[in-house]
Amino acid sequence: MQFDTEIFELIQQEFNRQQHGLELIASENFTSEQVMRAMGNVMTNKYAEGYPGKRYYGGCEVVDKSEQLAIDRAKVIFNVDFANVQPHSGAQANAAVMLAVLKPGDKILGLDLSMGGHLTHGSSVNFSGKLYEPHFYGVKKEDGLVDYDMMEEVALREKPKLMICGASAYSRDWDYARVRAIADQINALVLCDMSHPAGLIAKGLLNSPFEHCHFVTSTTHKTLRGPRGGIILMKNDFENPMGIKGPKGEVRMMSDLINLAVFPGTQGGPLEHVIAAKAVAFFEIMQDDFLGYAHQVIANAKAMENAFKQKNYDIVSGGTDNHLLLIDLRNKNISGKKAENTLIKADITINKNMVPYDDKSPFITSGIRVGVPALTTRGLKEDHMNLIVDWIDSILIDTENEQKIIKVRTEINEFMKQFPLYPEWKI
Ligand code: DSN
Repeated sequence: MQFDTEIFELIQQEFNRQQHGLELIASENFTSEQVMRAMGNVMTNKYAEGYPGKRYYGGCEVVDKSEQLAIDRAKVIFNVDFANVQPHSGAQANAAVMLAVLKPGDKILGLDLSMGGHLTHGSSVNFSGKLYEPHFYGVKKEDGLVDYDMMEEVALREKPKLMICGASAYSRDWDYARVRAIADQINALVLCDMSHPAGLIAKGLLNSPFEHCHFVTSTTHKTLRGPRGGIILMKNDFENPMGIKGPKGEVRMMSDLINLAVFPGTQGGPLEHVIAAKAVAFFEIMQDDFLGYAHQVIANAKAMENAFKQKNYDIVSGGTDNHLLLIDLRNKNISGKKAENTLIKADITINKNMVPYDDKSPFITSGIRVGVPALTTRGLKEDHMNLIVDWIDSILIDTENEQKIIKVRTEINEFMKQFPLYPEWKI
């Protein structure tokens, strides 16, 4: 068989890009070598529809053990009774929870996408906004914090069956007890999508959603630093409130309904190679040094907040409790799109992002989102955040200065040589 030089050349190019640049996309991270190795393995050859011990294919005795390890480790990390590790992504995890508890047309309530929410929390262009009737809460104009009064007001008026908390571009912690108290007034179920801060929650550095939210979903590739994928967790199993019965007339437990909603409800064969890599990531999270990593993420984000503030950048909500910052660039007279497109020329990767009450479209935006999980994995510390903000600022105040952009890019490429990516590897 001929070797596919084209694709492997592109993989090499992507490796070089990741190695040389400053990765500040808040939802990205660098897996460990062993997580990466676990993803590229023979388990990709195996069909295993079903769950450990109950599969539709023979030959699953080995993948049963690795999937069970992933489940058991996820349960230990988050101290929960139930884990489903099969969702291919966070979106698939959310789709499965909704399929399990909602009927088409049922009402859901989530944080507005333009205020920091996620597509799968009811956006009109997503299944969640097309199959269900979406309602939204936002953040307050005066301080950028989640408007729990508005959440309560909309919840009492619309009586959604499912309330969703969690965000993609929100730098503050959540009051999960308040969300649950609102939900209990209308007998709504609560889903927390903790995809962004999951690694910080795993180590107890942010409020835990588990006591208060019926379902918790997450991606595994952000602050959890695992392979690209999703999980669904429940602190406690419970009888489904919809009265759905099993084949013998027994009331179905929610764990059953969630499992059925993942497979066969929304997915076919699980990606057992990715599930093996999830298990490795969970093993790493159980080790003491992951606590050091999680602390460093928050310290780096705080250092970056201070550095941006010293240069008069307007941080939405006034700062950060977690791994990211949402920056409103309107006082700097530059759009998010222009900032993203200019910074990438200097090998600084961020994403343009709408800010609350934005007057620009999602394609232009008034803001940028920056996050530190990836650079923290590479070994950068608080002092480096000042240097990074200096580089970003020097470019944003002088976007047409191509010579300066080239100079900064050269400095960054040289700087990042101190923090090699997968140093043992020859790609
Ligand atoms: N696209 C992810 C993010 O960047 O936050 C969320 O799915």
